[in-house]
Amino acid sequence: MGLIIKNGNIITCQNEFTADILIEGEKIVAIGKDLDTRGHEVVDARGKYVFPGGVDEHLHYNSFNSLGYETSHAALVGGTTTVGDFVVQPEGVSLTDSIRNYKRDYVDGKASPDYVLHGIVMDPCEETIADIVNLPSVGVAACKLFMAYKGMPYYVTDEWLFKALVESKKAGVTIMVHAENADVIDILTKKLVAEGKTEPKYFSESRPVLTEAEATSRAIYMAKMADAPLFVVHVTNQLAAEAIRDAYNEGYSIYGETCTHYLMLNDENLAKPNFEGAKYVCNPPLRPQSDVDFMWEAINKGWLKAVSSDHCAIIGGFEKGKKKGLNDFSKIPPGSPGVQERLYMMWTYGVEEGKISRQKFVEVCCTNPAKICGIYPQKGEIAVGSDADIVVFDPNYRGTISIKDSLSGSDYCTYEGFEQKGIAEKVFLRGKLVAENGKFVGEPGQGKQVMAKAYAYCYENFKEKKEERLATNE
Ligand code: DUC
Ligand code: ZN
Ligand code: ZN
Repeated sequence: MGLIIKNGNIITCQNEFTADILIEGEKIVAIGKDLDTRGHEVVDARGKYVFPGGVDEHLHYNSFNSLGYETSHAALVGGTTTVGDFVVQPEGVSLTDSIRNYKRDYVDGKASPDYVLHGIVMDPCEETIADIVNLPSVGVAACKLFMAYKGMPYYVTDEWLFKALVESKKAGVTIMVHAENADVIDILTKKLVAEGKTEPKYFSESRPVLTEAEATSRAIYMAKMADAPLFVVHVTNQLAAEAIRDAYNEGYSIYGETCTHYLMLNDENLAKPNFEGAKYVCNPPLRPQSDVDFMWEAINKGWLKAVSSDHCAIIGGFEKGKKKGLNDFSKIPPGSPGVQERLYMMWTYGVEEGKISRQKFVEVCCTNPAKICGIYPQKGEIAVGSDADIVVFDPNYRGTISIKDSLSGSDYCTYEGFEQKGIAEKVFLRGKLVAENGKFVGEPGQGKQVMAKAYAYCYENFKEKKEERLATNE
């Protein structure tokens, strides 16, 4: 016996049509009009939208002071069925061993959604760089490097970034970069703190737009010199997004994402009274409204390819986590929860407000993230053969985001008080109902690792683009 989701308005990134979906086991096996329901369980989706389970390509569990997979059912109630988690590399441990150890110690038996793992270079050295090519053997096709954080062991100089880019191309691993100028941030932060400017509202002054724009441009030049693709994570502003757009238009395989908070919030949040601004401290910082507006344009025009949550629910939340920086903004642990609200914010403030189409919503929240992670078309698509990760979405629901409905494990919601139009009425993960109207109904630990394939989205047409570029420049 299978399951038929009947008469839903199916949204993909290219199309919208009314049809039935037949699921057998964990897969979609047929899509069509008036499928024979005999012998199958039927879910009536008339009047509802049906789209692929969300794929959040960038979030953090168990790292950067964040809570772990015991809170990962929050993703499912928000309609996200696959999360892309960054695995920190302990000093002296290889990237590939870090992945194996992390999966065994922190994820197996604990993850509620499916997950794809990415590496992070945290111990930059020749051995680490040489191990990048082995990442696909443990199901990992992307690896992040930090240009920010001077003085931290994971801070990478241009030398390590360049070497990583050169190495990555040998095995089709996508280098992801956190692009902020570490030296300038270090100087500005120390100056502000020395002047007694220690409140959260000074945080964005310590990491101005130009620190991100410069590092983004530098990373792009590195990728050009290494002749390798590049993916810039958490892009916040017009200058950085334009650098990515322009390099792509010149024929280079340079891509980027933004995050929900850079579309929904601006730097005025950092000035909220009673230290509340600390809730919005994340790296890079929130930006002025003009950049927020540009981020919408950038995703709409395809200059940035995806929207992740960069969910990072700090242990202790606001009271016991963020307040560690009560007397010094530079001690506020950066990051905020957001995996549960990502799709709702994108639907309510993107689709419902006419900023993006329903197709674009699916493209940037489901399909492109799966492609970027190297897990498409298993994930991020409604198609025969894909995993039956499906959201039945009731667009008529009206509500308000509130900590009382949050499963993030934090004591605050980043989007508290925002409107929520629509709800994931039913969420299926590999054919199993796992969430219903804001409630988790699955089993903790049901999540499986999705093995990423190398040469993912950022490598598509890499050779062709290069040939075209060279031909044009002749
Ligand atoms: N970058 C992230 O993407 N997340 C948490 C911390 C950071 O610097
Ligand atoms: Zn980062
Ligand atoms: Zn992040």
